Amino acid sequence: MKRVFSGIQPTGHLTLGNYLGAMRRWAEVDQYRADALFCVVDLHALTVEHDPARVRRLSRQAATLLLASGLDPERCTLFVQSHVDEHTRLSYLLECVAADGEMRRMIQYREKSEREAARGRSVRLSLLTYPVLMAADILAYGTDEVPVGEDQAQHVELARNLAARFNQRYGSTFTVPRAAVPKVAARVMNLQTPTSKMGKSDASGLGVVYLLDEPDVVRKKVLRAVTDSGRDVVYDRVERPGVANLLDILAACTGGDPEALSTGYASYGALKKDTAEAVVEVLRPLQQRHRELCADPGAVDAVLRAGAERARSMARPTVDAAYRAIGLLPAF
Ligand code: AQP
Repeated sequence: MKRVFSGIQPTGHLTLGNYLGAMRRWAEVDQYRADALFCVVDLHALTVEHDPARVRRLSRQAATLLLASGLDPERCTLFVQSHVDEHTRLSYLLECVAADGEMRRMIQYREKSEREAARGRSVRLSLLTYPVLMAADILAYGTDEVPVGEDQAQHVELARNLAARFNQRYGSTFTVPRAAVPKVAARVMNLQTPTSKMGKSDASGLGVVYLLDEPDVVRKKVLRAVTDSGRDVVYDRVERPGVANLLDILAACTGGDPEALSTGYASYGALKKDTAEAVVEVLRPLQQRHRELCADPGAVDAVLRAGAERARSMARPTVDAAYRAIGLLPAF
């Protein structure tokens, strides 16, 4: 059976982009077809300026939302990254095979370091090395596939390169993973600036649908989405990014094809209305289940405890093998 690993950062409230681009597929497909691990990658949330209490709160919320989205702890392993020391143990070894230049070329590093600098904050060294920790997250489990949105594909490519380089230098130790990017909703865009990704760290949040937004808030955000200067509804990601984004979202929510859907609309208004209702309907069961889970936080803790134990026992043999292969004296 294939091994699948993926993670989500508690850097903000989870968004429709996280759900359509990643979480939904984890719950509906991956946990049934593979030996799957899903992780709240809380150490990654420390790579930019953070509030400790908020990260803790968001980590719990992310785990609860993952369960609410349909992850079944009987079918997959759900855990928090910082509960499994093997990730940081392995990350250091991978830093010893990664090159400074390749880290500086990472698009997300360039974007996020500029954003931190623009906000007058210093850029943390961990922001530069974060893709190495992500590679460790993936490689520790002998992962074959990493289901991610398009924005993470470059980081998975780095994990592939580091695995292959380590294996070549020190002997076959890691499985070389590959990214699995979805066909629809691989990159859900911000409703206000449809040329940028819908991300959870957006400053205003007006163009971002959060998974816990009330139905009326969702409707308001979608109805106010920025569209393009034309009037007819056509699917063109380059010339009409706003309309294309709405069609992508509608298609992802209803299981249709964005281009085919475009022919059914004569106005932007009707498209927005249907898209808003489709999003509300997709979020309804998830929000209901989230409310139920919040009433029993002990149950979520128990899932995370069992998940961390299972993850630890899965990661340890590979990480120990990497320690031996790279030349470290085993502990007595
Ligand atoms: N807009 C998106 N469209 C499609 N997929 C997306 N993902 C994130 N945003 C979109 C996918 O969700 C998974 C978890 O994402 P993450 O937590 O690693 O990254 P993020 O949500 O982009 O969080 P950041 O980096 O904390 O937020 P920003 O960018 O706002 O600073 C991944 O599989 C990701 O591809």
